[in-house]
Amino acid sequence: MFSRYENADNRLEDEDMDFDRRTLLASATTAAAAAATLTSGLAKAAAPKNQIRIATEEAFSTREHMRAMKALVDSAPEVTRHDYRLWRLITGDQLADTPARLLDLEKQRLAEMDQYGVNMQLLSLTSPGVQMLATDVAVGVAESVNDEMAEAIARHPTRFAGLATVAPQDPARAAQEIERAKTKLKLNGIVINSQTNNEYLDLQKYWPILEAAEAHDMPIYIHPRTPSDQMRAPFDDYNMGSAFWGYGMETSTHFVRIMMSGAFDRFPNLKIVLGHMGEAVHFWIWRLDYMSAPGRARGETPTKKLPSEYLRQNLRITTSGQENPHALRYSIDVLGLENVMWAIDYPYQETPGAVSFMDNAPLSQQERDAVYWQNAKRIFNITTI
Ligand code: VNL
Ligand code: MN
Repeated sequence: MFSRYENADNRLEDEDMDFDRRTLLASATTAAAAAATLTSGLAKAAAPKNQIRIATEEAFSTREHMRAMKALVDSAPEVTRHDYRLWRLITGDQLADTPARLLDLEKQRLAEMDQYGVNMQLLSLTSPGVQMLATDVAVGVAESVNDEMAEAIARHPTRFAGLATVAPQDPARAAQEIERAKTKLKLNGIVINSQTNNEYLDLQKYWPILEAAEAHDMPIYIHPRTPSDQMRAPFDDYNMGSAFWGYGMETSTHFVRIMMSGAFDRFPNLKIVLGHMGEAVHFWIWRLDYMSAPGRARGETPTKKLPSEYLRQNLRITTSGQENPHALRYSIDVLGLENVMWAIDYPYQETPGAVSFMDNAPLSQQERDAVYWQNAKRIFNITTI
């Protein structure tokens, strides 16, 4: 990512490019070796020919969304942080074929799904969705995006499902849009791209969104975006506010804030979905519990249950962009087989890699089916597969 963005700004020397390429090759070899070590002691496994696959974090955009984002970045030319830089490249058509692949639903995307045996993509408006836009603009774009997405799903009901976009800037309208998305548009959940105006969903002014999501059984997929201004300084250097590191730190922190606020006591059936192998939150499961004991580091923040209980009851995770069999095994063992789903992160990551990762992961076929599609069908109420 770093080299791609820097390269578009013509800021990298040739020498750096060579170094970058060497580093990438070396790390790919190391990752392959690590995966081979893990699988060598386990029974050889591979998906059958008729494997069903539902990919759950698949990005798209619309002309109207692109126009609104272009107006935003054009009106703020001095801003250098990652999300502005990224969107200047996307709306300037400078990010290889990513802009075209975001706008396409029915041509290249469906062809690629056919080629690699992906039955269905659960679509979501690409990050940061409408969350950088002025409130009124954001509400309007969200509604039109949801309408367009629902139309595409209606044309291809067995190939697409979708997460509704809402504008957290207006919590009451967002709650109404959740109801419309469920009852009229028959969508499958909602996407929120982490912080909105540097705020998080733990604040009670956003709880109408959590309440509506729980009431309509619409899981909230918290997708990453660039860290908030409060978190910004340590992530601004080296383009660390990107998907390289900052996205995950921002999003994992968002989940922990929601958990600590007591929102899961108030909304016990609320489901939060995190991509990128749970943004590593559950790697902390033992320590979160340990530090919650009376007299320890967490202090007196009152919640009814231990973090590990919320992680198993209220958190669902996907494998988007993390093709790491060690992390997958750990996730299934710690969170439960029923809570882990497969995703590609199209078009930011490539379909063949995500498919071959899950086809060859050292799982039983029962586990593979759960992660590849059964959990997604149940969690997102998908009825067309
Ligand atoms: C990237 C990856 C960007 C995944 C994304 O949204 C995403 C990236 C803007 O690699 O830049 O969902
Ligand atoms: Mn993504």
